[in-house]
Amino acid sequence: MHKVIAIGDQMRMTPMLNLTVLPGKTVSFTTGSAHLMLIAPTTPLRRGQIVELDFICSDGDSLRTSFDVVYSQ
Ligand SMILES: [Cu+2]
Repeated sequence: MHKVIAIGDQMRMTPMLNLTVLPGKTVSFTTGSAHLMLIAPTTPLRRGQIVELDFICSDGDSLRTSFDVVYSQ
């Protein structure tokens, strides 16, 4: 997970080490803001594809979430 921060007049990505989602709330990942970057995926991804990922929560639970691929190389 990355977030985009302004440093002077430049925008830079910085790692997000954790993410807190309060009960009943949602968090959006969008290009140019908080986003999920898959580095070296095991299978090629293409824009428009939907990818399911499992998040492991700090309490040990897991959460499966779907994401739209918005950028691929
Ligand atoms: Cu990034």
